[in-house]
Amino acid sequence: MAIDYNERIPNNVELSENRRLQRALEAWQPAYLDWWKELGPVGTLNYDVYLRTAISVEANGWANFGYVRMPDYRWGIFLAKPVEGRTIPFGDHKGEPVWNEVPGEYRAALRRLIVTQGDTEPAAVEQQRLLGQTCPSLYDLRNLFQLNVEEGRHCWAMVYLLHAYFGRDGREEAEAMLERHSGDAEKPRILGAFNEKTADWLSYYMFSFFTDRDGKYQLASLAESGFDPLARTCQFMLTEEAHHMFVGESGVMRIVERACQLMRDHKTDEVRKFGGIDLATLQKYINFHFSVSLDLFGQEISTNAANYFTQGLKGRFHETKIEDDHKLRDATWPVHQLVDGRIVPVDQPALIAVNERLRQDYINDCQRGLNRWNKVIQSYGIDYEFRLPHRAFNRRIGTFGDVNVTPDGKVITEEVWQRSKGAWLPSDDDRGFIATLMQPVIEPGKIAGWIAPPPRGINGMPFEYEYVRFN
Ligand code: BYC
Ligand code: FE
Ligand code: FE
Repeated sequence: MAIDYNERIPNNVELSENRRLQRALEAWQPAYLDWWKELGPVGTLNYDVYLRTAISVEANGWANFGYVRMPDYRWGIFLAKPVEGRTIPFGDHKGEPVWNEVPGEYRAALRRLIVTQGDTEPAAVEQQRLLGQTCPSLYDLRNLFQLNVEEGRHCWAMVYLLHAYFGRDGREEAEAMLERHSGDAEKPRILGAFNEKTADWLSYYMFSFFTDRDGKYQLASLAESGFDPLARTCQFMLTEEAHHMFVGESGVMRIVERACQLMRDHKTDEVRKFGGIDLATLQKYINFHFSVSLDLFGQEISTNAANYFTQGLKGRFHETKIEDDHKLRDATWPVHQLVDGRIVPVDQPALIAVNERLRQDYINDCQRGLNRWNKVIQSYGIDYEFRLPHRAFNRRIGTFGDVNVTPDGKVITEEVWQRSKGAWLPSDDDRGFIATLMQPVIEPGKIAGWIAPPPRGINGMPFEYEYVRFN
């Protein structure tokens, strides 16, 4: 399973044994590189960045760090090793051997899932393309680029599946992947959150915490798939995703740390005048990114999701660790619904509620992260606590898409919403203030005033290390 870096497209799928596929992917490669140069991180074609590159899919395969000129990054195709004798873990086909080809009757559904997943990856790169110009430190800049190249690779992961298993329409979908663009009025990205702007580093850390975490949960569900190539590809992508969420969580944590230092030193909550980001503003960004990311889990009641499950295409989080029949024939799940103007959980057939179940797993995981941020605030003896807003707050998709709900979960009128939303979501003023902080700091060892330095650097290097060289 070693990765062959002598190939034009590094891979561990013996690409050279399949000439037709190899040629198809080599034909797509220049389009990808053109896209990267046009819509990837701006102005970086001459940068040398201290990046991590996978050399194998084994646990120690990540130990490879070195300077890479970014457009020369070796994007490739890496699948986790097949599990011998693996059977389909859920749905009507539970217990049957996994598929190594696409079952004809599920072709359209699988293609749709793969296209939706793939579409988010280059979208995130597009959203983040300007951030390099305002980095708070070289350490942060390097992490941004590490995430960018890996999201690019995730796009490759899905494009490989499309090319290898879906014939001509797969090739067409692979091309379309580079034709839709984040925020494009004519050809937008498929899912809402991927058309929002990631205009500043606070938004970026929140995005990496909340939206990459949707990635974790979606990939984990797809990693259970009965279509083994999809499962194996997602399995390996998850190892990269862990670092993305670390970047988000630790980024926000360092902003919180800095805010608390300023509060302590100046004995005030209003740290903006000292160049920090106040906790109340951070709460608004939490409200925004959490609610936008909840939409990514789809409808609360979804027959699509039920079909994906029954057909063995997309499972639940940690499917094999759940103790039940894995078919959801009689099970129920509490789904929040609007009943007489109040939001209450109502038991529904678990099968049509798998989106909602995954959303619940996600919410629990977000809460654990918030608890760690709150610990930092506590450690300064400050009486303030971040809270996740109610799941119905600020939603566009699903049951709550057309009601107005407070962060506490109270249903309100449009008028009250319009009057209050500035207190709950980042206002133009807030965004304007954050924009004033976005001044680049690119001297090794230096850092912007609104964020604390990380406790340690990358791969045992000190924070002062020259993580990016500009040539
Ligand atoms: N926006 O039955 P439902 C990542 C539509 S993030 C717009 O729930 P479905 C990453 C839906 O299309 C992970 N439309 O739908 C993170 C459908 O439309 P039609 C990305 C939406 O499709 C950071 C209708 O509503 N991976 O990797 O079964 C950086 C019915 O709804 C939305 C995946 O998403 C929305 N949010 O479920 C980089 C995994 N939600 O048919 C990367 C693959 C729903 O009525 N995708 N609609 O016209 C899926 O599993 C599913 O497509 C979804 C939605 C769970 C997203
Ligand atoms: Fe990704
Ligand atoms: Fe990610």
